[in-house]
Amino acid sequence: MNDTSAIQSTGQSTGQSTGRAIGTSCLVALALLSLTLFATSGCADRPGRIHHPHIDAGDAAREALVQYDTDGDQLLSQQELQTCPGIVRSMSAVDTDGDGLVSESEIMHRVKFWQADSTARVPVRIHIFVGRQPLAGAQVELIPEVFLQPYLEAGAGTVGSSGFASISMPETDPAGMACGFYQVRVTHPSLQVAEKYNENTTLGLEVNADMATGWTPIVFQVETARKAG
Ligand SMILES: [Ca+2]
Ligand SMILES: [Ca+2]
Repeated sequence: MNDTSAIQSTGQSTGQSTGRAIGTSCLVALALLSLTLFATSGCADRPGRIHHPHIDAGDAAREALVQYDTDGDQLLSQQELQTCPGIVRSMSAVDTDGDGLVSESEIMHRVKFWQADSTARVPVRIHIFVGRQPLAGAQVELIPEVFLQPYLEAGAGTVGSSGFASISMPETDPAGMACGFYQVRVTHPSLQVAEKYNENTTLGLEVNADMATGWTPIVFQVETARKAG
């Protein structure tokens, strides 16, 4: 009995001292954690900082090849990129070796270029005109190109009387878009906008940090007809 109670007593005593030791180390760890959080919240991760959505550059670039490389030569020609107007419009920036073709590594580098910039949310203003007339009331959607859809959200806006729409992802503050390649789709509640500007759009856009500082308007010309009925 005595032996057992001695063991129990020792056990309790050891348990208590271990508990105290754990308690002390937890407090130290918490204090260190608080200091770390305080330090990071004071600079790199301050409240309100907007982060880029995570894009796996390698996976996205591989998926682009799967989607568009129809002849299997591991390069994307302008012809193969017809269904990817987001890249076509930025061809000169994406095609860094200037061979007129887009490689997997060129796409990967473009994604990394976006993500390396501190601007993670870009205000996007798109002007829609029919000839010289602004297409007021038109709905403009930015849909991520298919290989970026696992990572990016679509955005939308309505063209005002002066001809431009501010495009934003829904419920996002501040308003704007994440960097990426997008298709642009234009529709109108009372006018028929040609299919090549919506269902089978040829309009595309690369959203990047340069747009946040540049003042060059992004203008798209579309064709319309009266809706039947
Ligand atoms: Ca090819
Ligand atoms: Ca190239």
